[in-house]
Amino acid sequence: MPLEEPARLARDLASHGFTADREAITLLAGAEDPESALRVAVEAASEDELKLSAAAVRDALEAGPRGRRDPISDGAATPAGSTGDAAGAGRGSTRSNPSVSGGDGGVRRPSDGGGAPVETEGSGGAVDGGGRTVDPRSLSVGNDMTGRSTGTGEYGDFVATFRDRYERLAGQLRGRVAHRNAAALEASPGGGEAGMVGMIADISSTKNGHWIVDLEDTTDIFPCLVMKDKPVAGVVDELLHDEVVAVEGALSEDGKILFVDDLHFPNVPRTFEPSTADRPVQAALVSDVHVGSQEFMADAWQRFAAWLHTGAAERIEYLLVAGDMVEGVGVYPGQDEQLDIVDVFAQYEAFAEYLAEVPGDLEIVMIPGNHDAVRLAEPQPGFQEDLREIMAVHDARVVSNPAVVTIEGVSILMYHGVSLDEVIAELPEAKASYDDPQKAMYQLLKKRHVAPQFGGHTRLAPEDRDYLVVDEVPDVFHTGHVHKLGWGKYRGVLAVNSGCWQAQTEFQKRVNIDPDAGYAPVLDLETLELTVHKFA
Ligand code: D5M
Ligand code: FE
Ligand code: ZN
Repeated sequence: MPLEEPARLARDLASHGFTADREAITLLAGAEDPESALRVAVEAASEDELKLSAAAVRDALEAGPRGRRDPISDGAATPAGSTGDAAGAGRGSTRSNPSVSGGDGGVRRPSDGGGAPVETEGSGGAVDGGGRTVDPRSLSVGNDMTGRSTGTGEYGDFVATFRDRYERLAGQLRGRVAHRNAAALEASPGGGEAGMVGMIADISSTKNGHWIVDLEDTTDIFPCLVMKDKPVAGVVDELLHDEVVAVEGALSEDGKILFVDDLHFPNVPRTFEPSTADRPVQAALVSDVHVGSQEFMADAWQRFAAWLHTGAAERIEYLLVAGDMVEGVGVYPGQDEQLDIVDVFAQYEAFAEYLAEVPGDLEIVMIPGNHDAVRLAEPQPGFQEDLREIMAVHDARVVSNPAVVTIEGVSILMYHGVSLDEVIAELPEAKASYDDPQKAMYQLLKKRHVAPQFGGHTRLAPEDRDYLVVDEVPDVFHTGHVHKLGWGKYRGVLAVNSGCWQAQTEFQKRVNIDPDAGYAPVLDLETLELTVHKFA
């Protein structure tokens, strides 16, 4: 299908005196023969209708004589994503899409209407013994705290969150060092080897240029001295408050301080090997759409959405959006002067229309960002019900920030990325910068926490559990927020920061942020290779 197909269909409909909602156009564009599908839909529409709805197109195509026959319903067991007909044909031609299937009524998508993960069976969209089609896709979500917030904002809740963080990250470190707790170190007479696992309570420099790192555990705080001329001093500039590390070294003769020789981060094991999908299937990873901003690049987004309908994108079965779907309202002072849509609900309605332009059979997962209409403090729940309903286009799933999305066996840690600003501000340029956002992501993987530092830029919400701890090493780490495109591998984990769909704002001009706008990184789940497509 040519790239401009949806636009052409819209013009065609206009020539018949119709407008159509975007989903209706998506459905038409996904038909084997969009032109005859359009004719069937137009013929079926009643004379007084002005706008062709998706439902009307669906009805017309199901009843009509010219709807396509799906290869799956023919019992051909065509693997999804393979090209069933001529090369370059539209992606819809090999998909099981009930809305554009032939009149035999034999095609159903088991994933429809259920939030439960879809079982993976076989390698393609086959028909099982009962004549039911089996969707080869599989998607499940972990660490979603939507609807499970327990925090009341009381001091005691913060204590619970930090205790949970300490326990879980210390658990990753304890087996690696001979350690004693702070109280035991205080009680010891001094001298000899010593180690400790603790949360960083403070970092200060001495007048001679050495460093004192105060480590806290559940018993007390113990000071650890890092001498400036030791190799371990090279990691001090990576340390953030409230992250959990282990140290090894020697206790001073008076037993009051620990001289550090080695420092360990929870980190990704060097032996980590990511999992991959067992069929050629791809996911588009985007973020920061910012619908409602005057700078939202509607044309670029629409080119992307139209491209997703083409044969070139037929292996893309998943779309992940890592937050900032809309520009929001009142996010920063003076923002209202740069809004295209001033009502936040209207912004989500508009976002939903743009989202409706992507193929209806994509599996979509979204998390909120700092511009979205949920609490700013992390973890952010996946919106309240009214907004979830607006965004549920194509059965999109909306989950919390952060969340772990497992697709075809590949786990993807999705996090909007507000802490990246902090990591970039605190660490030296070579270790984290806006030009290389993936390096800041490596730091979060190393710390096994998506937002380690409390009380600064990043707002944390107290919960009975620290949802920001990275318990399991993900195969892929997907963030956005800094509006820069960057990717790379850290110990086998692919880190992708996905750019944005918003041109440079006044604020960004003032502070010299040059955004990477209009790019869609596409992840091959079988090889974990990334290709970037440009639409701006
Ligand atoms: O963030 C986009 C990027 O720009 C991110 O790196 C933060 C930065 N940014 C944007 N606006 C501001 C203000 N007002 N103060 C500080 N930093 C800012 P986004 O979440 O899309 O706004
Ligand atoms: Fe953003
Ligand atoms: Zn953001």
